[in-house]
Formats: sequence, structure tokens, C-alpha cells
Amino acid sequence: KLSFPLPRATTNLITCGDRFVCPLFMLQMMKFAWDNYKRYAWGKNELRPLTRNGHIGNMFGGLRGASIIDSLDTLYVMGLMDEYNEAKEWVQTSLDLNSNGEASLFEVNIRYVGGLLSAYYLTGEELFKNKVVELGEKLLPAFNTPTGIPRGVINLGSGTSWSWGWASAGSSILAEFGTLHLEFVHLTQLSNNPIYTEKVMNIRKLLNKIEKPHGLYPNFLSPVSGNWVQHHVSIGGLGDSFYEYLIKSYLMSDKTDEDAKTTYYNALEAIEANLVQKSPGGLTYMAEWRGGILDHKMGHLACFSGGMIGIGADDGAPEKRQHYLDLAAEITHTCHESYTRSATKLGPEAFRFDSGAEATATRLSDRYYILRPEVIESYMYMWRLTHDPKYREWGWEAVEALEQHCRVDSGFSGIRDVYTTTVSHDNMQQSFFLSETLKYLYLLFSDDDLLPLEDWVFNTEAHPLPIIRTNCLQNEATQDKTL
Ligand code: DMJ
Repeated sequence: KLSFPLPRATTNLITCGDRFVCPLFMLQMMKFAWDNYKRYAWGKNELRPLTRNGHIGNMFGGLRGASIIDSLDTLYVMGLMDEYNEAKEWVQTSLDLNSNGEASLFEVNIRYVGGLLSAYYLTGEELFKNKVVELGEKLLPAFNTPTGIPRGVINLGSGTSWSWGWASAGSSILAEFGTLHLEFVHLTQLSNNPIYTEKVMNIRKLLNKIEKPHGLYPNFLSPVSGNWVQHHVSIGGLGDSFYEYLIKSYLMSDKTDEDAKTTYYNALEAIEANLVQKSPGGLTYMAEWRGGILDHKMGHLACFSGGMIGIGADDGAPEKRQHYLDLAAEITHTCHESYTRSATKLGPEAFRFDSGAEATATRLSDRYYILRPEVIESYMYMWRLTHDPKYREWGWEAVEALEQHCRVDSGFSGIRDVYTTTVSHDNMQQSFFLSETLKYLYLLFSDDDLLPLEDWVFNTEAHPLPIIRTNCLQNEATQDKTL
């Protein structure tokens, strides 16, 4: 069993006891994850660390190398330059965008477009810019619907698009069509083609116009009629990053996009009025809403909202600033509780607040942990905003748990049940573990001037995108500003 002392801050180095410099430890975790991906799954989308082979899956159409694209910026920011150069060379020689498969518009956007954009902005390498503009063009046919709301699935070769079979009545998903804005605005910046911004502004226009039940945004919308298809509202899966991109659109516009700001705060007020709950034990949580009936469940995915509400706090009405910071801290605390109440000290996929449960999973099917970042993401933002040492302590608890339960001989793996220490691994090292979980941990233990929040916003896959300054030339790489 691994046992590391808690981190403590010295003047500018964060050490974990006398043995480790914490960021260095994250770097070693990243190198271990990367080396094993390289050895057993190079060019595939993800590593299967138990069977020591690659996984392709069906989210990215024929695109390959998701773990490479998702890792470029993490490797670069950590200074793992040999590994970054291997990744760059693969993009140069092997990233084939002429694929014919059926891809998720959302996943390709957040991982591939986001990963290539941030690689370009960090390094200034034209290669990434050329690739991302080429890829951006292939996504445009998904918007050819009667309303301009894109469908969820697109064939990158033929441009044909359709809705997910599981989405009710051919609908599009809020968190999917609502999580394009940051990347598409940057595609316009890099290509000098306004079409990308027009496409996402059209989505916003429709959402502004449509009537919202109690001010809330349901998760399913018809791309044909432009009406909501059913009234399920969630700050977790299916809804989550739509809200995230509202406040981040405002921040990325150098606080000029007032419309995004207003929409965000109106949505947050509706969420507070209808979804935010306090458990009998005093834990604040976000319930889900089904046509007016509350489901007292919070997904791991919803735990990003602590960080989101935190970064938005400063720009709310002055009398509400402290209130939003408190709400952000309370949600982050609840998500930490979902970790501490498990045997592995990792949190379940969903936890409940009914039938006597308080931040624990009650269903077998909700007990898994797939290396997701959201709880650690909120620790990172809350650390940057408050410098309360508890966030670094909580981050270190997560590192210990990952090392103890998710590290296997050939990489990191998700686990099937966080409530038993006799773990069963799911044999998957998700690409977001390299792009998000390890990056957020690294930033949590680094100084605030590494990718400062005044200059960068992170897309929902943790790829940093520069804030667009109104008075600057925008299509210059910004590498020398921060690294
Ligand atoms: C990531 O791909 C992104 O963070 C997305 O917004 C939600 N899910 C995963 C990680 O859990």
C-alpha cells in the first residue's frame, strides 16, 4: 500500500512530505500513463492497460490517436518535451482526417478540435493550426438542419448527419450542441472565416428565443422544430457543459460578451431556485428535474459545477459574489464527501440523497469510477480562487487513491466499484485522464502563473484556449505570454 504524507506549501515549491515535489509526482504519473499508451496502444484511441492493447471505440468515427491529441498540451505544459515531440510527429505523419466513420460532433470537437487548438496556441506550430482548420470544415455539415441546431452524429467523409438512436424523437442534446462555442470562435480566429462563429451564434439566438420552463433548459431539443422534446433538466450528464460554456464564452471574450454573461446568470438563478437542495445532513447538492419532479441524485459529471460557479462568482451582481463563492465551496465539499464516504476514496458515477443516502451510490450500476476529472477540476479552481489548503489536501487524497486502486502494471484503469478495496478494473485508460485529470492535478500543485486564469479558459476537455483580447492581433500564438 502506498502512503504519502500530505502536501505542504513552502515558499514556492509544493512538497509532499520530504520526498516528493507534488507537480513532479503528477508528471511521473503522466509519463507512466503515456509510456504505456505508447508501448501497447500507439495510434489507437485509448489504452486497455490490463490486456495491453489499444481501444478504438465508436465515438470518433475513423479518427485515431485520441489519447495523443488529448495529451499534447499536458505533455507540453509539464515539460515532457521528448514525449510532446513524439506526439507532434504522430500528428504530422499519421493523423488522418479523411475518415469515413460516424463520429460524435461533441466528442470530436472537445477532444480533437480543442486539443489541436490548444497545442497551436501553446506552441505556435503551424501544423496544429492547419490540421484544426481542416477538421473544422468537416464538422460544418452537421449544422445543415432546418433550425441550424446540429445533429449529434456526423460522417466525417460524406457529411451526412443524424441524431443518436437513444435520444428521444430524433432530438439533439443540450450539452452537445451547447458545447461548441469556445472552439468555434477560435476556429473563426484562425481561419478568418466567420462561418464558425455564425453557426454557434445561431444556436444561441434560438435558445434565447425559445420559452424555458421555469427558466430552465431541458436536455433534449428537436433540430427540426426547435422545440424542447422532453423536460429533463440536469447540471450533470446531457446538460453540464452547456452551462460551463456560457460563463466561459463571456470570460474568453475578455468579458465583452454580455449576452453570454446574462444567459449564464439567468440559468444559474433558475438552477438555484429549482435544483439546488440541502440534504438532512447539511450537504448542498444539485438534484435533477423531470417535468417538475426532483430526482435527488447528483452525477460525478455534475461536480464540475463547483469550479464553474467559482470562476463565475466575481462577475455576478456584487451582492451575490460571496453567495456564489459559498455555493461553489459547498458543492465542492459535497463532491469531496462522495469520495471520502467510499472505501477506495474515489467517488461513484452518481450518488444520491434519498432513502437515507447522503452522497453515496445506492445502485450497483452507479458505483463505478472511470478516471473522471470533475471533482479534481473543482479542487483546482477553488484552490486558485481561495488558496484554502484543504483543496490541495483533497487533491492529494485523490492522488493516493488513484495510485493505490487505479494504477496497474501497464497504465491506469477505471474501477467497477468504489465501495470495495478488492478492486475490479475496467481495463480502460480514458483519454480524458491524460488531458484533464492529470493536468488539473498538476495545476493544483503548481503556481497560479502557470496557465493563469486571467489569460486562459479551459475547454470542457481541459484544453487551454487564450482569452481573446479586443485590442490584440488574435491569430498569433501566445506561447511566450505564460510558459
Ligand atoms: C470529458 O470528456 C469532458 O469533461 C466532458 O465534458 C464530460 N465528460 C468527460 C470526462 O468525464
